[in-house]
Amino acid sequence: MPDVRVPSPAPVGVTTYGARRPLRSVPTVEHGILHDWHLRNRQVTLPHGMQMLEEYGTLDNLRRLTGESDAEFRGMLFADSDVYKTLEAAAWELGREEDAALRSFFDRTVGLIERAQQDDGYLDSAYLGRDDRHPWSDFAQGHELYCLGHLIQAAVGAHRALGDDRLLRVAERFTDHVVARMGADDAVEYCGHPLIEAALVELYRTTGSAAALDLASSFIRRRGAGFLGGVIFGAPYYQDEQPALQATRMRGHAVRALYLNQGITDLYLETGEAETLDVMRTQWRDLVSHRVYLTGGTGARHEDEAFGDAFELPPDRAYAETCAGVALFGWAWRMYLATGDASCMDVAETALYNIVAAGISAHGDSFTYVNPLQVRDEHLYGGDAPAGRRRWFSCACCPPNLMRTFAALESHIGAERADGLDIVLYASATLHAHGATVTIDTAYPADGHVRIRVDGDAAEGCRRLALRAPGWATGRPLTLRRDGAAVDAVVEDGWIVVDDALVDGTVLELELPVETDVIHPHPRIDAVRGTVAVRRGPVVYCAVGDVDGLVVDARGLGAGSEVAGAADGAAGSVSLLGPRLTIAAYRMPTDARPLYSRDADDTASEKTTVELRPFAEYDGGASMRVWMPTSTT
Ligand code: FUB
Ligand code: ZN
Repeated sequence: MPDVRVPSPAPVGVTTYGARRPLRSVPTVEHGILHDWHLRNRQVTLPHGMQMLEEYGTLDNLRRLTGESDAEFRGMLFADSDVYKTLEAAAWELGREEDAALRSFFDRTVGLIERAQQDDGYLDSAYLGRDDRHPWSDFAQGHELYCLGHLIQAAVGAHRALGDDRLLRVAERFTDHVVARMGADDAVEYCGHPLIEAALVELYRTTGSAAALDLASSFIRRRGAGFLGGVIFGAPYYQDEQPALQATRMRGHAVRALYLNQGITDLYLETGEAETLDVMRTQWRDLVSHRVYLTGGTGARHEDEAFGDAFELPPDRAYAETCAGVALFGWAWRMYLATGDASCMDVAETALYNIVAAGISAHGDSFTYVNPLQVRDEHLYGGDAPAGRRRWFSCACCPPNLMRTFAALESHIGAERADGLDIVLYASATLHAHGATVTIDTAYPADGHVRIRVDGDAAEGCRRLALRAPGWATGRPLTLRRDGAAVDAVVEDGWIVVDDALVDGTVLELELPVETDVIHPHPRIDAVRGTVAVRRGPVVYCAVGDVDGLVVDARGLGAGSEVAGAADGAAGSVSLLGPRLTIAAYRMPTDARPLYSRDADDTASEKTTVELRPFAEYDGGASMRVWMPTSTT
């Protein structure tokens, strides 16, 4: 029988709150787009993942430690983390609703992990029982602390969602082992792949373990000593070339950098140390001004899955790993919690509806690893841009990362604050804040109508409702009605604040101007100069099908306004993300001219119409581009 304690009063979510945080998350019950994604997750993706963990030998790796399998270790060094991520997702899903198959997987796998743990607390199937590898012998690439991080996050999920502390006990014992081995003031170790830092802060939030918080702080403060060495891609790859709390740029491996920043921001949320937030703000500005794709993708370089130079954002060579999208979503959420800055949730929203949504097929059982913004007709898959989604990967970090992200999305819709509630993602949901129940109804992002109903009174002094005014709507009128009457929707610092809103019976109706926009890139992004993209609300679109030589007529495009020729729904169905669009275009007669010539000839001929669909719905099998060249001739 699982040891069941009453779940802590901490809110459900990947991130909770600390003593000095300005905001905190609140649990929600959802329906609408997030509900559909939840259903897909529990009905298709998780069962598929459970099957893949068997097929790829990932569970057998752990069974080998208990004598239940004699198979050789298979997979990447961090294979155990695939199991932990899947368990975390299962925990959040089971917390919402029971499911016999999921419950059986969860219980069996937790039991396996309990049995596999060593007497001294250590647990990692990539190292145990092997003659060729030894625990703690390779901090740069070893991933043991990374795996512990995912174990902790699964354990915290099981504790919060289910009140089941079996995994928590395993995670605490492993953490105790690590504290004993590397917790001393003069210890030097830290992990080549961050994640443990944020996880330890979560452990502290859950158990109150000061040792866990101290260890998170130590891992962050030690980083930059060059301890990891310049293995393979050099110290910046590991964010190890300078002290973590002095770095001003986003650099190196994108997932590592973003997870590290989740940990630093989490540390700030618990300790309130200004220096940690300052460095996060600086790196945040660097990210949003120089190094993020329109889709919320990050990582311009394939070789080391890393950030490139400022403005180095090639669409065709974009790496933009799915995990980096997940990691950015999580860091953006934490930055919002830390700063109250609405624009952080603009970034989270962009990542969610584009790069994260793109990571998985509509059906839910195939995945992308990299997410370029352009795929040519003749593109040969060379491990960089898949010609379609895949059922699983030998390096399977992305699929279960999506599972745990979709499973916990409900915790990112709003945040309770001392004087009321913020709503930061528009999705149908029910939130509970200060004693009031707030029900949101919307088909956003496909449609901009948002209806908010309040039942019950919030406590006195806690009745302010702050609605995020999406950054993509800047300059467009937003309309708001309160109990049927129009009220001023004044946007200040990205928020529309409605005083005394959290009182019984209040009904607010917000109209977000979800329309097609033409987006122009910063002129210093050389790779896409002279092109435009189409976005509808937060959803980035791509042109699909025979689009290599596509040119759109710049004369037909208003100054940042509507796409000429684009008509909502013209080309077919409306998905949860938005309708298919069409755009009038021309094709360049590319074969008619030499590769290089003295003529600046951009003559376009052959008028055509091209379909635009949400970037996340591109499924391979045809050429695709987000950025479309423009012509005035
Ligand atoms: O190293 C663990 C994961 O594998 C990284 O986060 C991904 O980029 C992939 O390389
Ligand atoms: Zn990944």
